[in-house]
Amino acid sequence: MPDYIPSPRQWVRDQVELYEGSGGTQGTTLRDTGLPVVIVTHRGNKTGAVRKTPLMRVKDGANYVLVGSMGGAPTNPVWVHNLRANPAIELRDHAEVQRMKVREVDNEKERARLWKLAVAAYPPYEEYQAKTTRQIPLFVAEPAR
Ligand code: F42
Repeated sequence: MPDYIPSPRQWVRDQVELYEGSGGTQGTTLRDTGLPVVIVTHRGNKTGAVRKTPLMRVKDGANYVLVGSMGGAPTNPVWVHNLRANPAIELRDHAEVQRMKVREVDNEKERARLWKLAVAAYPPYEEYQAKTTRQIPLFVAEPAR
């Protein structure tokens, strides 16, 4: 089974390298927004390779909300398919690394509550949803027992 395959996008790859290489003390925000980011480590659903995806940090108590926005692109990011196939992830929030389990949110009431939290953490999510006909997928990451 192959190990880590970095993102083909240079800026994403660089952010992962800086964030992890500094032990979570540098590269922890989205470019010039100053808003915090987490790193989600998961497995590719076809390759089985380790993938690392920076996402905005949206907290709900001890849980995190993962938002498959990809800038309002017409299709879901590939990591969404990976998490659907294999919900075991590792999540890095600054220096803290936790094993977590994700589940996709399908309940409308829960979704409405979590979407508000997501937009409060990162307001452009609202524009991204308006830009695309797909419903942006949300996952809840909970500490693995
Ligand atoms: N993306 C978001 O969707 N939401 C966010 O909140 C977000 C925040 C964010 C903050 C900082 C930052 O640096 C990036 C941020 N991004 C955010 C972008 C995010 O990190 C991803 O780059 C983006 O969502 C696209 O995800 P993606 O999984 O589609 O990545 C593409 C570019 C990619 O890596 N493609 C790989 C490739 O080689 O083309 C495929 C990787 C893969 O997982 N392959 C699977 C496998 O088995 O290995 C199989 C693929 C398949 O066909 O199923």
